Amino acid sequence: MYKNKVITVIMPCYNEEEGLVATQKLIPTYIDHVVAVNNNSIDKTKEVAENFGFIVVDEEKPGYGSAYKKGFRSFPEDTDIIVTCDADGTYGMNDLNKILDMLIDDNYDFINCSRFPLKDKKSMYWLNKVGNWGLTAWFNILTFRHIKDSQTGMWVFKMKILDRIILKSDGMPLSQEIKMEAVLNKNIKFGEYNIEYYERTGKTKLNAFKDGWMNLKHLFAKRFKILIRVFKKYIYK
Ligand SMILES: Nc1nc2c(ncn2[C@@H]2O[C@H](COP(=O)(O)OP(=O)(O)OP(=O)(O)O)[C@@H](O)[C@H]2O)c(=O)[nH]1
Ligand SMILES: [Mg+2]
Repeated sequence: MYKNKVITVIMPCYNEEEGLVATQKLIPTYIDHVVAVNNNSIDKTKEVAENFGFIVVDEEKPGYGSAYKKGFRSFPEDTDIIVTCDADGTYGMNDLNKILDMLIDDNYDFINCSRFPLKDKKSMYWLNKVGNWGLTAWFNILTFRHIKDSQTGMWVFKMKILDRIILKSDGMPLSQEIKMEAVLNKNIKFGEYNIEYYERTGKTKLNAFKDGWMNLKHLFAKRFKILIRVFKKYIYK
């Protein structure tokens, strides 16, 4: 518990037996629940997560987005605030208390945990830096906003906002999709906080070119869908 709020970490896991060990060390003691969403891992992901006392939820449909959508339907009912992260020991949580203060005391609904500016320049491969920069530039052009990291996998948000957003992607684009939904919703107070980012433990699941291209196409498609939704709401009002 933190300031009387129940905090739940949700993370997608695909063959992360090593990554989970690194991640567990980063999770603060005041976290109430940790949900690990496992997609047919063929290593010891499930056993490692269970040994740490995490709630393991299985999702047969592969993909980062499928895993999150399952996680968002499966967290404990008493949850007030959700924290997401990769199961690879990359996302620093030393400042999570400050981020939670923003939600609890300053009434933010969604905090995007930006990895940029990188505190440790070596923590990200140069190609990923370029890809992140380009995708975030497009995100900002399409939304008329100025966020620093459209691709970070760490978001801290009030559980109740899940009723106000629509998430469709089964793959990596879910990360930018949730931010676009949040940033363009006038009933969601969106903020950003610069977190620590560490080098990955375990093998990457990201294919920089394939996923980068998929994400770019998704950005345009998602923006268009939100425009249509707003337009329909306006017309049928
Ligand atoms: N459940 C599930 N998790 C997945 C799947 N693909 C990736 N993940 C998880 O999603 C998170 C993000 O994947 P990463 O490989 O870390 O991708 P990334 O962060 O863009 O790339 P890195 O910089 O190499 O960490 C990790 O916790 C993965 O285990 C999947 O198909 N199913
Ligand atoms: Mg990662």
